[in-house]
Amino acid sequence: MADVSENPTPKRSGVEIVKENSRYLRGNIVAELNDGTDHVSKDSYQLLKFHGTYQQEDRDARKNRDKTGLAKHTIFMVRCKIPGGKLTAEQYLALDQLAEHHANKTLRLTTRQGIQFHGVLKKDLHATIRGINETMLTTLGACGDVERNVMCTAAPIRDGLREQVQAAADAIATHLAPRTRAYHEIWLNGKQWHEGNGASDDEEPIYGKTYLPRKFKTGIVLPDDNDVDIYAQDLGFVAIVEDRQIVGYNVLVGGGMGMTNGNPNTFPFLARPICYIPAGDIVRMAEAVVKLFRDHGNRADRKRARIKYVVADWGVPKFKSVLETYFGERLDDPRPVEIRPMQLRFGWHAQGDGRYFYWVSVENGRIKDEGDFRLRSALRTLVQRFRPNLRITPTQDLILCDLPPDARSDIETTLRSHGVRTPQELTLVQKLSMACPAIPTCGLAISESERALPGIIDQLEAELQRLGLNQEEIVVRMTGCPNGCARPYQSDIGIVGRSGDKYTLYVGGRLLGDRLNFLLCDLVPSHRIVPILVPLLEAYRQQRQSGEGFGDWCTRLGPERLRALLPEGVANAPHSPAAAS
Ligand code: SRM
Ligand code: SF4
Repeated sequence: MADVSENPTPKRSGVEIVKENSRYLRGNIVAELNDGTDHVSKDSYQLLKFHGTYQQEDRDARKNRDKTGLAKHTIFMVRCKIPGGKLTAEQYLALDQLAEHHANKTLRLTTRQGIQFHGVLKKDLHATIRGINETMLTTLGACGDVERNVMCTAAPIRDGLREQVQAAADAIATHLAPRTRAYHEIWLNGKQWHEGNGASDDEEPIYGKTYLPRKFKTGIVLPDDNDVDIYAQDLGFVAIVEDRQIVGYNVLVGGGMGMTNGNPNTFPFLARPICYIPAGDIVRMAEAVVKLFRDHGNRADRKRARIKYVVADWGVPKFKSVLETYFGERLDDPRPVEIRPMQLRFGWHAQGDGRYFYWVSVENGRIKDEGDFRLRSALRTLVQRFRPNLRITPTQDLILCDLPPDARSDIETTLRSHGVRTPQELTLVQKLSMACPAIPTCGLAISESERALPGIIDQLEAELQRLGLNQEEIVVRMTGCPNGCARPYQSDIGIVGRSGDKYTLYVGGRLLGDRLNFLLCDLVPSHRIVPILVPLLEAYRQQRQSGEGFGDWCTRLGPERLRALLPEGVANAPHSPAAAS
């Protein structure tokens, strides 16, 4: 086992000081919530993340502000942490009403099986967060330098295995939830903390006063259904199944997508297999990895503060050896296991217990009513009628579960009468695509994403149809900046905001998510994206080998041969995140 006495990073970033002085995430939040303004200070902005909310600016209104000189329009995003994306009908209906009364009347399903509210005003933050807690959900730790929402395989097949991974996700989420009472004081019971009334070091036995160096994300999958993108997780557990029982898990560490333009020390990275553990040790292992990260993550430079950089810098043998000291035992090598892509189960399917589920494809996770498209009303009607349990998928979709055998036609009629296309009426490329929110809410967005992808998909659908490629599983993911919130660096086609209306195009990933894509060309205006891809798709159609996906074909050809197929004058750039894989 390795010596862990080496000194962790001595320098500390400003956020570390804010955390340390915050008295377990209290800071000045209460006073600032009541100060009559529409915003909070920089320190409270940092601390509020741990409570599940981000101060944002409405960036559409910002354009007006420049012209009129009006003050900026401050809004808040509130994120619910929902392990495995599992909700009851009552919870869904309550969230739908919170969106109506306190947010922008939309619900946003996230790429980590959570739900976000956008456009919440400061005066409504308390009622929103309290309302979420009244449904027995929480926002605590949905953001911030702690364990984030724990993901797990979503499809509600009653095979005994999925129930086990959900139970494991719940157990990890509970064990790694922040223990500070600040959340209850501020949002729930109103009692103030003061020196000497009991908040002490033992309130955060796992995290300590300064919590983690950065966010930390965990996912659990069954190997035949990698819907959670296990290779993108800081910590991934892959179930090892014998005789229809989960006997243990392979532990993968170090996945992450984010990178910063012009900073080659930052890069997307795929999680590496580290070891195997018996099933009963999953919570203990999660705690061990979190503690290792707590002590060895970079607390000086937040851009390099993820566990992927510990794995990349140390390599797997050293990482495993240090992990053994945290786990307290020697660790076995990972077991051989074949991980397969997510199973596509859109629409109506048997659960295996006499009941059915219906997987609704939600474009970019946005549940809204807009003109003739009234998805939010349709879902509310269906949830009120059938009282299903629900699952949010890692692909920003919603599954209505536990339905009676005769519900299908009612569901499809309701969707259609609300202007919502059923999954059979949508193309595969749309169902497999994802975009992050970006503008107007995300303060880090450089370019449009959620609002831009539908138009790009429309063009791509037409080309795929023309080329007879519409049944191919081509995954398109778009983000408004390189942070990678829709996991674009694992997809067949990744579109990443670069500068205003210009994007970097990546190709070469696939649905399985086990391979980073590579940079094809840079600074592409949005209207040129599909025309640039068309020659590649044409060549793919002619040259592909049997069963070869588009990303596989791109990888076989490599960047140079692909670039030779591009129209004249398309800008290339040397740096590719695949270099870090
Ligand atoms: Fe993310 C920051 C939205 C999943 C990597 N992410 C943000 C913020 C909070 C912007 C900010 O810091 O000011 C975005 C809020 C936008 C808005 O208006 O809502 C944001 N991230 C999202 C969501 C909503 C995207 C979506 O389309 O669903 C996802 C919420 C998940 C959840 O329920 O918890 C979301 N973010 C991800 C993922 C995917 C995943 O976890 O599987 C990633 C890539 C994996 C990873 O963590 O590396 C991701 N988000 C980032 C990063 C880059 C972090 C890094 O260390 O490289 C940032 C920037 C940051 O943290 O400073 C970020
Ligand atoms: Fe914002 Fe960038 Fe994440 Fe998109 S990828 S939500 S633009 S941080």
